[in-house]
Amino acid sequence: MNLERLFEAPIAAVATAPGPAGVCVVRVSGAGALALGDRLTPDATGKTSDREGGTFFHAAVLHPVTRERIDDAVFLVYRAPRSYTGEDTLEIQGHGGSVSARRLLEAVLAAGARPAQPGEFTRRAFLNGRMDLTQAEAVCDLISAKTDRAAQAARMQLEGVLGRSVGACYEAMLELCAEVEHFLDFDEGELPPAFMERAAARLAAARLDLEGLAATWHEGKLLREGALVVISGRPNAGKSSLLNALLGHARAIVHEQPGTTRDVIEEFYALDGVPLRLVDTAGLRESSDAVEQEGVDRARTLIARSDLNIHVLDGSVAAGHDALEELAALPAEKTLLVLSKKDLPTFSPPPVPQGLTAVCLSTKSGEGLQPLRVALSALLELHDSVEGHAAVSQRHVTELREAITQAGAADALLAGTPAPDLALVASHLRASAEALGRIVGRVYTDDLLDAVFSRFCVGK
Ligand SMILES: Nc1nc2c(ncn2[C@@H]2O[C@H](COP(=O)(O)OP(=O)(O)OP(=O)(O)O)[C@@H](O)[C@H]2O)c(=O)[nH]1
Ligand SMILES: [Mg+2]
Repeated sequence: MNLERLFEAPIAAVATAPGPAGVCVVRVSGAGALALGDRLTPDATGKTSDREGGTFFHAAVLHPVTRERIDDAVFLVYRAPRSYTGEDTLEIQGHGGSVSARRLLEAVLAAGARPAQPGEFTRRAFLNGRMDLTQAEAVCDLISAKTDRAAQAARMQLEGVLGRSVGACYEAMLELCAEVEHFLDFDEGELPPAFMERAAARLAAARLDLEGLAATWHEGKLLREGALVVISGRPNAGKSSLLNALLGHARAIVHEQPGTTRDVIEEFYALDGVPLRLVDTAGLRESSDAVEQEGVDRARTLIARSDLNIHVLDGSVAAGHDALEELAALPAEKTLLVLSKKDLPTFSPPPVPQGLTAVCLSTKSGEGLQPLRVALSALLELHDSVEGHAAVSQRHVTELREAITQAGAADALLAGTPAPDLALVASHLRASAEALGRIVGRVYTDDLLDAVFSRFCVGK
């Protein structure tokens, strides 16, 4: 996006969710935002553009062209730089409801604003130095958080926890790079004593910090995207009963007839504050029924894509040769074996293959459900708390890995004999610093910002 265009007119959007509500908020930001208030409230006592920041007033809103009375609203006045975006901002609180919000926005656009793009308010906040890029991303994460824990991790990032850690690494790397560049034209004998060793030690410490941050990616991915957990197994094993038992209501049809579930049933489920996409599937068997076979094919595709597969085996009937072979072939690292129908007198499950985590349970009595949750949590490697750190995203980890690789290349050169080409060392250090700079937004391109802010909703 062209940066000059970005700032030419105030931007406006409805900041509240659509639908019936007490209040709707239309937000206007940019040079001229307050003068726009003058055009909307010709009957108000005093002009909006004369008001101080941090004040509010109540006025009738008139359409600037048709003069039709649109609404009665409360106007909040913010003056640059003391606003979310760092620009003059007007927040108009009108009556809620989709129609009311649309009419208010139309009047604001007629008064001279242009519609905001997704994330454009936050993009301006970033460009005006109100927050670093990790904080801007955290705003989006916080809005889309599905559990308390995901919201808590986003809030930590919004407070700047991640930005400060990465920012410190960025500065350390730049400083080291500048020092190495300073000695580029020196002969080896002219360098300060133990120069290479000290540089290598500083680099090793920085790499350790970066690796620590990169290690939070797994948790970050789970919190942002949720884990895909697929319940699979033979027909009639008790898969849909298990889905219902975990959810606490009869979401899927349960029936004694094998082949009851044919489609994929996906539900949201929070496990220890981590959002899961819990999916019930068609019982795995070869079927001459084309619809059922399609369900089975979909189930297999989902199992392959899953973060974790809960494989349900009916423990109340003797497992045949095929079922035992299937058990032996399950990948232990991403499978949780459930031996179902423990309440039945015929319950006599087969031996569990070594390395596989298994839980015996009954959805009728509820026995085994809590151990199942604990086992799920362990297999997904969920830790108790995110307090104290923010978990990095896919974008962050890609840049962190680049920074680590480049720092590693510099380190290897410093350790080598004969003495390394310092220009080459410096170029690796600079590349490492730039990757870190891209995480916090100290180094950025419009393409990078477009990619980050396109994930946002309009109005934030
Ligand atoms: N006694 C007992 N019966 C169970 C239990 N879990 C499931 N059942 C019964 O087993 C039968 C099949 O249950 P479902 O949950 O529909 O099994 P499913 O694996 O989803 O079956 P398909 O969708 O046909 O593949 C039903 O009659 C359930 O009532 C259990 O823990 N104990
Ligand atoms: Mg079913």
